[in-house]
Amino acid sequence: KSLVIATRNAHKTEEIREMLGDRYEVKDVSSFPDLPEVEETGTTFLENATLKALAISREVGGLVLSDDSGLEVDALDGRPGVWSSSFGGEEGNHAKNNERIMREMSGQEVRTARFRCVMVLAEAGELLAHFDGSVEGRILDQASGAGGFGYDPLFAPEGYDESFAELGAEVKNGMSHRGRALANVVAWLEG
Ligand code: ITT
Repeated sequence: KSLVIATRNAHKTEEIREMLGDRYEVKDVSSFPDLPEVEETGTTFLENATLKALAISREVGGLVLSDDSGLEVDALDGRPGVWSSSFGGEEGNHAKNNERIMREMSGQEVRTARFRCVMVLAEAGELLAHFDGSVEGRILDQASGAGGFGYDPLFAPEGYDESFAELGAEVKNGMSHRGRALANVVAWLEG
């Protein structure tokens, strides 16, 4: 079976590919040169995931899966949330995003946070279903670790003192927002 991931974030594709293993052939939009840039005008993960899945599935055949995700920090009233990828002021600049989190969280005692992921499955411009996953944790004082991407160096999942970036792909994928959403996708596809 094959699956096109409606993302320009290679880290998402890599994690999804690793989690699905040999069961699916996983491609993303980088395999299709002329696809439109999808504007994420929604205010929820579900809206943005829906926009991405529909736009790409109108252009490519077969099953298309989108992933809209982000970090919700309780002390920041749920920010950055759907604005996670440009929180530091520059789209996709993870170093700036992390600096802003550290700045806004400096001296803050309430450090609880979660990652959320909403996935939407579409085919031929039609929605099939949507799925979600989340993982609770807390924001560390200092970024640490070289694995993962994005906010991983600052996020320790519940039950651990290390960040997702320190824990490595296997541990992260086994409990992450993306891993949990994807398990629901697989159950739906194969159930
Ligand atoms: P696409 O829209 O092309 O899929 P994107 O990176 O812009 O790529 P989003 O709009 O869903 O995707 O933004 C997700 C942001 O949330 C991402 O850039 C990271 O900053 C953060 N994020 C999501 N999942 C994460 C994870 O597993 N680890 C760390 N940060 C994550």
